[in-house]
Order: sequence, then structure tokens, then C-alpha cells
Amino acid sequence: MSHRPPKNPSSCGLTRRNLFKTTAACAAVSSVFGQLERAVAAVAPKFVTSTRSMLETNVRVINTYHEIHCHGQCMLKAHVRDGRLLALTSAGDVPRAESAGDESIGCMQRRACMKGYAERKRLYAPDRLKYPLLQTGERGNLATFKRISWDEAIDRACEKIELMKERQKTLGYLPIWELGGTPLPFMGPYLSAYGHHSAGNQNDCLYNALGKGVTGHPAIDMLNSKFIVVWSADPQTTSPHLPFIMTKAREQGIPIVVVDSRYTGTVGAMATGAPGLTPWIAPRPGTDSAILVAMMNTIYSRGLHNEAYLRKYCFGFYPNDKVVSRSPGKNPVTGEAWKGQTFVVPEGQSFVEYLEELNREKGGEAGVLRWAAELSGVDAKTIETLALTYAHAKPACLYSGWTAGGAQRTGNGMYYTWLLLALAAMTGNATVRGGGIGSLSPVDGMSLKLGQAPGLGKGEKSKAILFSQHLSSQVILTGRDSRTAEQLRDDVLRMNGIDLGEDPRLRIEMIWRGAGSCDTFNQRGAINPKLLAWKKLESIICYERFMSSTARYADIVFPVVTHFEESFFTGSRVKTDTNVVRKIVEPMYESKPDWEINAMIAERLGLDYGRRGMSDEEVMAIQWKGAKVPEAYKAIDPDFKLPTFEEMLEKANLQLPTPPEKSVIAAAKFAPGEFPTDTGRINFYSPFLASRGRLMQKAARCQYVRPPEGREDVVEGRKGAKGVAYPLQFTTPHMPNRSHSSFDNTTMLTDTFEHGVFMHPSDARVRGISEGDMVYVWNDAGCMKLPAILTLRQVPGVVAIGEGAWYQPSEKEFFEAWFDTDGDGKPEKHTVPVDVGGAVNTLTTDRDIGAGDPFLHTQTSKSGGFAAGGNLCEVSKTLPH
Ligand SMILES: Nc1nc2c(c(=O)[nH]1)N[C@H]1C(S)=C(S)[C@@H](COP(=O)(O)OP(=O)(O)OC[C@H]3O[C@@H](n4cnc5c(=O)[nH]c(N)nc54)[C@H](O)[C@@H]3O)O[C@H]1N2
Ligand SMILES: Nc1nc2c(c(=O)[nH]1)N[C@H]1C(S)=C(S)[C@@H](COP(=O)(O)OP(=O)(O)OC[C@H]3O[C@@H](n4cnc5c(=O)[nH]c(N)nc54)[C@H](O)[C@@H]3O)O[C@H]1N2
Ligand SMILES: [Mo]
Repeated sequence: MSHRPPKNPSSCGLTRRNLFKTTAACAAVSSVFGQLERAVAAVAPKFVTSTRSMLETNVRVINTYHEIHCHGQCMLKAHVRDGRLLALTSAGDVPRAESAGDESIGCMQRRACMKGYAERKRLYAPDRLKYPLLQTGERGNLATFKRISWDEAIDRACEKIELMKERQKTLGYLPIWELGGTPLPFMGPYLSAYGHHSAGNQNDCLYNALGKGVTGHPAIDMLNSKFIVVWSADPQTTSPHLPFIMTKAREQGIPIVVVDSRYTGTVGAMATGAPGLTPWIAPRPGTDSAILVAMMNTIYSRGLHNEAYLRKYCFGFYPNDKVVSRSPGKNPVTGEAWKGQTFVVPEGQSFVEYLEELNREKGGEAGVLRWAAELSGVDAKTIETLALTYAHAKPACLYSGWTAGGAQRTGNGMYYTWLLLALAAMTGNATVRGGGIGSLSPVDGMSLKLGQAPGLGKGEKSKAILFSQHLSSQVILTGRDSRTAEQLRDDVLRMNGIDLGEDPRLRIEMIWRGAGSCDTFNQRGAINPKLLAWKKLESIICYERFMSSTARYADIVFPVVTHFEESFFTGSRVKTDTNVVRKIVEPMYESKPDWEINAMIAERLGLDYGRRGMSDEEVMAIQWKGAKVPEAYKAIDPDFKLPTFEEMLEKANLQLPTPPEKSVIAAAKFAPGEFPTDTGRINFYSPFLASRGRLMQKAARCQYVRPPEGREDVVEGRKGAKGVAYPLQFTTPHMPNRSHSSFDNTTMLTDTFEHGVFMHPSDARVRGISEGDMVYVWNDAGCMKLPAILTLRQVPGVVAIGEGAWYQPSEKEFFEAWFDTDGDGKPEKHTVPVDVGGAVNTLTTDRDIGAGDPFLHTQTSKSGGFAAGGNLCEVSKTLPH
């Protein structure tokens, strides 16, 4: 970039002069920034030439960003000649000996992982969708898809949409479930889901306990901590930029302990342990809440809590807590301001009363520790030491990743996330630098706000009618999710102004999987009920790059370009950087960008929609013109100037890093009593949640809640509907070789990372299973067949199957599953194919957990949690009946 002397690999905002100033302020991190200062000087000239190809001189090297559903921010360098991508290298591809400048923690190198490097294989993959396809046989049959022309595909899609418009006349809404972006909002009320598979439990917790839009600490802030507990997150796998910060923390001597149901790369590479604590603490899935409660009980019993903070900042810890709210927020259902309302904790509902009850029941502090130990499999001494180490280290950081990790996606995930926040709050760690509430902020520094892109549609937008994602099959089959008739009728009347009548039912007759990334069939719970439900639909259309599971079950499939065939800005999932995705090659085959498909359909339907001839770069130029650097950033780097549009395109990455000692803690900007929760305080008890009556597990306070499926059932030997007492629990971690379902068809990765069920050798031995045996993993929800991988990474009693492999129904092997499709709460028997593709959602169950409330969804846009782990199963060598 030419707006000032070259100094740093990325378009980082820190000037050398300013860096010097900020480093002087903080001795703890000065060595790192001092290194950077020296390194910048040493390395700068190299980067002036670094855009020249490493391979050949006549090859153009274009900086671009790896746009993929992961929590990294990786920069790729595309080596291009004659319109062909020859190779991908990465930011950081400088000779190692001269890469001292990469030690910057201010402005980070965004190095690619194996998935980034593998993208070339995906761009040129033989199985890319090349032409529009029409299903001419039964849904799901791969052999009966036929190539059709774009004209025919658009015609056929519009025919189906017109049919739904006819239905709209009777129903008052379009019975189309929108997945991804479509022109539907301009066509009238339509259907969409609440309930979020990734962060629903976390978002419900944070909204109700911390306030609307308030996020956790930034990752960089862990460098200010005295003790780091990584809880159910595997950043070494899932957030490629975070291990660098964690490594720096380790180098500073900050002890790191990882609490995870399996031995992960993060444990191996990052965890140090602490006096009396092993690096790895391994609870059984879904039992973390019990450990947290026991820790909090020990801290409270020993008087190690911060009473002054609790009294000033929190609500619902002490009995009879009463507050006249000074919240800036309002009730999302009634629109009433919360300010001025008086809230009182009902008798018996405070956290202290909860602890008292627990102590009575379990036999005092030692009894509570013993209870948590028996449930979790972590010994009582370890829980006690963890509690004391955490309480004495000030500040101490709880670190669960951006979506609060794997334990958040279990049957009591909302309470787990809430207890993490509560533990941080009771020790005064929730709002201080170096603290942390578990959930991370998606922003490490500050982020640039881009100008508004020109709108795609004209006219009024209609709101979607919301139904529960986690009961979508039941909604298709019966019209009802887990809400009572009154609740459903009331919600739709309030939100959409449509009265569904005495027997309210939602009709879903079509799925329109439009723009953007998702594989709903594969990546949401309970695949087997979907097989039944999706069969009933009038039609399914899908825009895709590959024959994903969702595309496979569609009737019309439109081929979509990859992110090497179009240009756009993205902050991506983790919003720290602003990135440019660059068009490297022309759209291949007959593929088109998502927005263009939407525009073609809209035009055929007579809607004014689309970009009206604007190129990608014209749209981006408008966004860049409106780009704003946060005012606060000027205090960090007064000299910072936004690059020109051309410079930005060239560099493709802009960071506004904040040095650790100036880390921005979102929750710290609220005065005590003025948080945007109902009470204005950090809630241990949520009056709003209680008032809604939508809690699946009833408790409106943070506490241990027994999940619908879990460890207790194993102990009690509870039988499922199939009549089996399942002895094992499973987890479904995210895998290094896939980004969810993406890359499961990329052989250079699948050949390297075998997909299978990870199990402890002792669990294998008693079942007569050897390494590599094809085994059946099954429960009431379904059955899958995949290789056994024996490993000491697993604890006995817990198996793991990485999420994301593609569902593949066997043609030969079938299984008797038991699940509820008619909504009477009683599972029925269904004969289903064995999944031989390894899609773990074959084993998950349709259910709402936490707070199933569409009004919360309107506040967080991702509400309503998912139980993807901690559930039960059995593994066997032969096909179970
Ligand atoms: N390579 C890769 N990176 C990704 C993704 C990907 O698919 N692939 N997906 C991205 C997305 S969208 C997300 S949301 C993030 C998720 O990122 P993470 O939350 O880090 O990933 P998970 O694998 O869901 O869970 C983290 C860990 O939780 C553990 N765990 C599961 N259940 C429990 C439990 O009950 N208790 C405890 N203590 N531990 C438990 C698992 O063993 C796992 O190691 O990753 C992002 N990054
Ligand atoms: N059992 C279990 N299930 C899980 C999880 C778990 O831990 N366990 N994790 C959950 C989590 S955290 C998440 S975030 C979800 C992720 O689940 P989803 O977001 O539903 O699925 P992905 O696999 O990321 O979907 C990617 C698909 O979109 C396509 N695609 C990508 N970009 C585009 C685009 O721009 N346009 C179009 N038209 N198509 C595109 C890809 O080709 C691919 O087929 O999975 C959830 N499911
Ligand atoms: Mo996610």
C-alpha cells in the first residue's frame, strides 16, 4: 500500500511511532510489540516485492480471501496465468528465516490452513455442478438428475413459485421456507425458521443475562490474563488465527487449562496445566454445568466471591434481590421500555437459594463436589483446585470461542453458557480487562464499517412467519412446532398480523434454498425425519456448487460460481478484518452468481429486483465510499488513513488492530445498572425469560439442568423407545479437514483424514471391535456405518464423530428407528436406510431446548439452541435390528 512507507505485511493500522507509544504503556506485552518494531524495520522491504509470484515471473499474483464457513480469516495468494489458477499460496509465504515480522500480534498474518490450500482442487473439481439440473425421478436419486437449459430451469422454478402464489390467496402467506437469500421478502409473507444450530443457546443466554448485542471479550485480551481456561473450544482446529495469540500467552507464562470431552489439538499444542491441574480436564459431554455449579459453590462457600460487584452489577444472585431498572432496552414482545420497572427475584429463585438447596441435597460443599465429579467423570479434587485457582487468579479468563464451543451445542447448552458468564460475574471477571465470560467477541480489534451496498429489490419487504428450525420436519408434516396452539397463533398475529385461527397450522409446501452458504439437510438435526418430511413437499429448489445433501434432495438445482469467480467485500464470520474476495477466473461452465439467479427468477415473476447491470466492483466502490473507521480507533492510531479503493483491492485485507492493553471489552462500557437487559444488570435470574413461559427446561436462572438425553440416562439405564438402554455418549466436533459439509468431497483431504467413529480402546474391546472395523453407530434416531478409529483422545464411554460428512443412504441396509413425527410426544417406528456417508445428524433428534422463542430470534437473529452432542448411542460390529 502506498499511502505511507511500507512497514508491515498487512494493511495494518499501527504506525511505528504510535506503536512505540502504546508499547511503553504496558510492560507485559512490550516485548512482543518491541519485537514487531524491530521486525518491521527488518522485513519491510521484502513485502514490497512479495506480490510477485513465487513460482514464475510472468504469473500474476492476486491477493484474495478464503471465504468459507470457518472462524479463520485466511488470506490466499492466487497465482494466475491466462485465466487459470495455477496455485494457491498464503499470506505468510515468506522465507522462514526472514519472517520475524510475522511475530506481530497487532496486525496478524492470516495464514491459510489445509482447506485454503485445497481450494484449487475444488475450483477445478470434476464434480462441480456445471449446468442446471432437473430431478426426473424420485427425490434423492442421484442417477435421475438430467441437464436442462437455464431457460427451462428458470421457467420450471417460476411455475412452482406461481403455484405457491395461488396458495398465498387462501393462506395469506407464501408456503415457502426460505433458506438463504431470495426475493421472497418482496413477494409477501413467507416462512423462515428461528432456532440456530450454531450459537442459539449462547445468544439466548447473552441476550437475557448480559443484554442485547453485548458480546464477550476479544481473544487478544487473554494476554492480559493471569489464568486461561479454554472451555469446550478447539481453536487450534476451528479458529486458525487464535492459536497465535494463545501461543503468545503461553510464552508470557500464563497458565492454560483446557476443559474438553476429547483430547484436541488445542490441548496438545496450547495447554500448560497449572499447579495441581493437568493441562487437560475431560468431562463427559453435557456435564460441564455441574462442574461450573460446583466451582461456584466452592467459591461462594469459601467467601472468594466478589460481593460488592455482585450487589452493584448483578441481579438474582442474592435472595429477595429487587431493582428498579435503569436499562436502556425494551421488552421485545410489548415494546415497553424496561426503565422504571421494578423486578424482584421470586422466592427460592435466587442463585444463593439454589446453592443452599443443592448443599442440602448433596451434603455440603464436599457433597456438591462429589455429585459434580460423579456426573462429569472429573475428580472432585480437580474441580476444587480449578475453582480455587480461578478464584485467586485476578484477572482470569474463561475462553469458549465465538459460539461458546461444543458444550454450548448440548442439551443444556444455554445454562452452560449462562453459568460461565455467572462464574465470571461472581468473581468480578465479566467486565474487566484480562477477564472473560466464555463467549468471545468476534472482533479482536476494531472493525471498519462499510457503506451500504445498493439494495437488490424495490418496494415493501414482508416479514417472515417464523417456526422452529429444530422441529422443521414436524412442521412440514403437521403444521406445528413445540409451541402450544395459543402461543403459535399469538406469535403470528403479533409478528405478522395474520390470524391462523383456532387450530393454527403452518403450511410449508416448498423450500427455496437461495443465495449463500448452507446445507440444511445435512447440517441440522435429525436427518431421518427429514427424509419423510421433504418427500411431502410440492417442490425444492437449490442453488449450489456441489451436489450437497440439500441439493441431492432438491428438484431443480442451479449451478453457482465459487468465490474465485466473483468479487465482494466480506468481514466474514469473525469480523476483525475487512477482506476482499477477488475474481480470479471467469465463471466456469454455466454457473452464475447467486444474486443473478435471484434476479432472473424475479424478472420472470415480474419483480423489480437485481443489480441492474452493475459490476461487482461498482457495487464495492459504493461500499468503499461509505466506509467508516470507528472514531475510537483514532485514539489508537491518529495517523491512520483509509487506503484508496484500488489499494484495498490490491491488498485485500485491512485490519484495525488494538494492542492488548487497549483491548475493547464490550460489556465494560455499561455503567452498573445500565446494561441492556430487562433489569439493567447482569442476570443470574431472568424475569423476561420467566415471563415468556417458553423455556423447555423451565429454569429461568442459571443452574444445572438435566439435558433431555445425557449422562444421567446412562447411569439410570433408561431405555429409549426402541427398548435399548444406550451405554455411550457421543460428541460431534468440527474437523480440521472440513468446514462443516464443505471439503467432504475433496479427496486430497479425505484421503489424509479418515472419517470414522473415534472411540477409546476399552469401549472397542468389550464390543469385539478392532481398529478400522466397519461398525454401526446407532440410537433411536437412526443408524450409521463407518470405520472405528481407536484412540486415547477419547475418554471411555464417549465416542466422537466429526460433523459435516455427507449423508448417503444405503441401498442394502435398513434399520428400525423410533422417532416422533406427529407431534404427540410419542415416538413411532420407522424403517430407515443406514447412513453409509457418515453424516452424524443421522443420530441427532428433533427437539427444542433452551428458549424456543421467535421473539428472541428477532433480537439476536440466531436464537434457539441445538443439541448436537452429549446424546446417547451404541456401537456394534453387526447391523442392529
Ligand atoms: N476446520 C473447521 N473450522 C471451523 C468449522 C469447521 O467446520 N471446520 N466451523 C466453524 C464454525 S461455524 C463454528 S461454530 C466453530 C466452532 O468451533 P468450536 O466451538 O471450537 O468447535 P466444536 O468442535 O463445536 O467444539 C469444540 C470442542 O468442544 C468439545 N465438546 C463437545 N461437547 C462438549 C461438552 O459437552 N463439554 C466439553 N467440555 N467439551 C465438549 C469438542 O470435543 C470440541 O473439541 O468452528 C468454526 N471453524
Ligand atoms: N451434529 C452437528 N451438526 C452441526 C454442528 C455440530 O457441531 N454438530 N455444527 C453446526 C454449526 S456450528 C454450523 S455453523 C452449521 C453449518 O451448517 P451450514 O451452514 O448449513 O452448512 P455448510 O456445510 O457450511 O454449507 C455449505 C454449503 O453451502 C454451499 N455454499 C457455500 N457458499 C455458497 C454460496 O455463496 N452460494 C451458494 N449457493 N452455496 C454456497 C457449499 O457448497 C456447501 O454445500 O452446522 C451445524 N451442524
Ligand atoms: Mo457455527
